[in-house]
Amino acid sequence: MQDGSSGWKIGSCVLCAQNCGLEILVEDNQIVRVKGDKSNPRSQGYTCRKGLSIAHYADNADRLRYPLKKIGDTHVRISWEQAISEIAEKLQKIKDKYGSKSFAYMGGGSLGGQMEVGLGLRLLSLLGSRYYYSSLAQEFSNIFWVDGRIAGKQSLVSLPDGHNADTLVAWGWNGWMSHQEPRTRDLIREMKKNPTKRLIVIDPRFSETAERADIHLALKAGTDTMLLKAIIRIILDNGWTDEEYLADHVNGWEKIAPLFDGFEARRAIEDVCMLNYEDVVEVTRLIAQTKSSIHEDLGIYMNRNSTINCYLLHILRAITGRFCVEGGHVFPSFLFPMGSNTDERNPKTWRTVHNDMFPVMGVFPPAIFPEEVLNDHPERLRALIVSACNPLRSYPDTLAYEKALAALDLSVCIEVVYSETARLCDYVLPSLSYLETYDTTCFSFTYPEFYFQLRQPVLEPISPEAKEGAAIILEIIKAMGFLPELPESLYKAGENGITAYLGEFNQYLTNNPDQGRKAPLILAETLGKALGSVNQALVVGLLLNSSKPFKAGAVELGYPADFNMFEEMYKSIINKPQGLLLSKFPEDNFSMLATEDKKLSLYIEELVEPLEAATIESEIRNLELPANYPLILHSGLHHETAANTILRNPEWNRSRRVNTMLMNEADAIKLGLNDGDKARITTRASRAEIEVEISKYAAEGCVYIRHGGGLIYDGEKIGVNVNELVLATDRDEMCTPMHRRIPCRVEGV
Ligand SMILES: Nc1nc2c(c(=O)[nH]1)N[C@H]1C(S)=C(S)[C@@H](COP(=O)(O)OP(=O)(O)OC[C@H]3O[C@@H](n4cnc5c(=O)[nH]c(N)nc54)[C@H](O)[C@@H]3O)O[C@H]1N2
Ligand SMILES: Nc1nc2c(c(=O)[nH]1)N[C@H]1C(S)=C(S)[C@@H](COP(=O)(O)OP(=O)(O)OC[C@H]3O[C@@H](n4cnc5c(=O)[nH]c(N)nc54)[C@H](O)[C@@H]3O)O[C@H]1N2
Ligand code: SF4
Ligand SMILES: [Mo]
Repeated sequence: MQDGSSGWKIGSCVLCAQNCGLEILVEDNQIVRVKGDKSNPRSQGYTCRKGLSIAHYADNADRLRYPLKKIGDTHVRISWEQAISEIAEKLQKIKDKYGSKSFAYMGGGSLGGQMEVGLGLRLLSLLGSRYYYSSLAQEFSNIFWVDGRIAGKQSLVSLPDGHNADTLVAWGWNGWMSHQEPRTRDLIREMKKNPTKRLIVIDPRFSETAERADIHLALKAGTDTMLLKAIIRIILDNGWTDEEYLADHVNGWEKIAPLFDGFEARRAIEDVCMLNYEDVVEVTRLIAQTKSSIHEDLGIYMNRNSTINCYLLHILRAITGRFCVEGGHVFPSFLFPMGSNTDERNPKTWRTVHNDMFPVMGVFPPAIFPEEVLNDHPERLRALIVSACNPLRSYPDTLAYEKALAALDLSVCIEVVYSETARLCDYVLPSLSYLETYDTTCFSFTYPEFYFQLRQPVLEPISPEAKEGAAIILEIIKAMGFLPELPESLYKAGENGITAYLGEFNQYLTNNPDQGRKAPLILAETLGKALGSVNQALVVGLLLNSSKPFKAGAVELGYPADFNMFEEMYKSIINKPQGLLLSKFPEDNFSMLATEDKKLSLYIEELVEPLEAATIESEIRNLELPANYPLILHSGLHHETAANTILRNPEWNRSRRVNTMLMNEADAIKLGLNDGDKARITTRASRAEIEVEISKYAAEGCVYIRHGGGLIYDGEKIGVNVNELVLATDRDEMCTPMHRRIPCRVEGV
């Protein structure tokens, strides 16, 4: 086991979902050197400049030291006892007066750890609420919803298997900057170097990824639906469908195929997408006739027509036989799923009281949160617990969020820093950082192998008062009286190992069958005390509750098939801080599907009409921008100089130009702007002044502001917060914000 003493430590990066392994040299509890960890089985030594800058996350001027309470306009220091007892009392009062629907829990989509989400959701459930909001529902709702229909269950998330593909299509994904595949830059370099492999980029701008591509289709922004329909038409015209695959693995294609009858592919490509027809035919051939994988990302997910575009992409995969196959698109293995199955057709699925909005994969969309607070419904939201999330910079419409937070009866923020969200909350509770705790994520993203890493602390707590996030939530649960008195023997049992503990635990549950629902909490409390970490105990709980294929795969790798499995696994996990192969799922990826016959269920009734309605004529009409907002703001570029809102100290970018708006030279000339000039950008939400950076990476007609600007570091606001320029109402039918298409105008000042 690792501790926080000096020397080289094994950890991992918490700044994006790749969680690359890091070797970290610690001296006097400070990070002095960082390098990629070659022993990490997923990242194999890979890092980017963010990971190498992790010291700025570990310690900075904004780190929280002790609990805070808002009195008037300022936060004052209070004790943990006072914080927890006051929060518990207020939660109880709100429940008694207004009922269960008053509560929301927000966060946990975070990139470093997710163990505390489990407890956050338990607390919410004990309060009687299901209103869980997270970042996942401002990026992935559309694709998760479509995945859910096609795979039979929302918690099955499909992903590209880029490393095994011969043709990789980056569709609205700027991998060179944003990663989103293990070792992305290595992958892109390999595509470039290997003559048998090809990288195709479909992106309106010459992105850093397009710069390295074999083919770049610079389509007109927002015309992806037309391109997708055209590609499918071309496949049908050329007889490039995989008939055998369709017969063996797909239901419902015959009902969808007629939707493409008579679609004028050439006209769509040339007149709407503004592309060369022959280029698109070549790209279509490569998709249909080579081992291809399409990686789409925020250029699709946060853009117009997101749901039908996700649907068209899956149709394209299905008819070319690229779903559930190596080097195509797979359903990765998992220990715990990213979310739950909350099909909105089930009348039991909760909806919000104001918007009547449903969750996708158990998550409600952040774009509607302000409206769910700011209304006069008797059961409106009144209390928020937010953790590992910074809605005041990450969620659309900062102004609406400011009003919503002010209108709450109670707001609690669990954070490592005094974030923009923490600044507005009634109580701020200091969490240990992901470098000071044991923690894990659900981002293994491999198939059929399942890799697992339980990160271990590499630093001693910066603040002796900070606590593990999950432990903080458990304190609130206990203070509310949700846990029964537990026998001393259960606390003691864990000291003799996991097997001994689980024996005692089962005995307790047999004797107290009414406590079954609280089993995970009882385990977190008692085993957590023995192990000195709630998160570690939760991992044991996850192993215990893992799926049949997970356990079968583990046995195949040599773990005992009986009750001793969990102790053995726990020991291997602790002995391998860099992560390890823990299980192997069946080779046949179709076996993951939750449909009855293990086939892809391609027909989605609700999407037929919108798919039909998207014609060349309607798209030409709908693509028009309002006369007073002739440009498109790409609100939030995931650039290498940004790390969501996590790296706060501007030092980490040193002399790099960061707080600028990228603009194409042609647009700048039209507007009489020079590089370095101050410009005013106006949207329907607000306006801001920002420095212009003329860039070859900007498409004509579009301007780009980085995600994660406008942080208040050490009391000083740095850069423009792009979410002030976005209206919360600028969203689609899944309530996903239209961050990739905010109409705007730009003027010199
Ligand atoms: N360095 C860095 N890396 C990060 C992050 C970070 O903050 N910094 N954040 C991480 C997170 S949480 C996420 S979700 C990912 C996001 O990763 P990406 O999705 O790769 O990020 P974006 O910068 O949104 O890139 C989207 C691309 O879509 C293109 N696009 C815009 N409009 C259209 C369109 O109409 N059609 C098409 N086809 N393309 C379009 C844009 O030009 C852009 O190149 O990045 C992750 N990685
Ligand atoms: N306009 C616009 N907005 C966007 C985007 C965009 O492209 N444009 N991108 C969106 C995307 S894709 C995403 S994923 C979201 C991300 O938005 P968020 O979910 O807010 O995630 P982060 O900014 O990564 O981190 C949130 C907070 O977690 C805190 N944190 C770090 N470590 C710990 C810890 O150990 N414990 C606790 N309790 N807290 C910790 C950090 O200090 C930070 O304040 O932003 C979204 N917002
Ligand atoms: S790609 Fe970069 S930011 Fe993402 S986990 Fe790896 S080192 Fe960290
Ligand atoms: Mo994200």
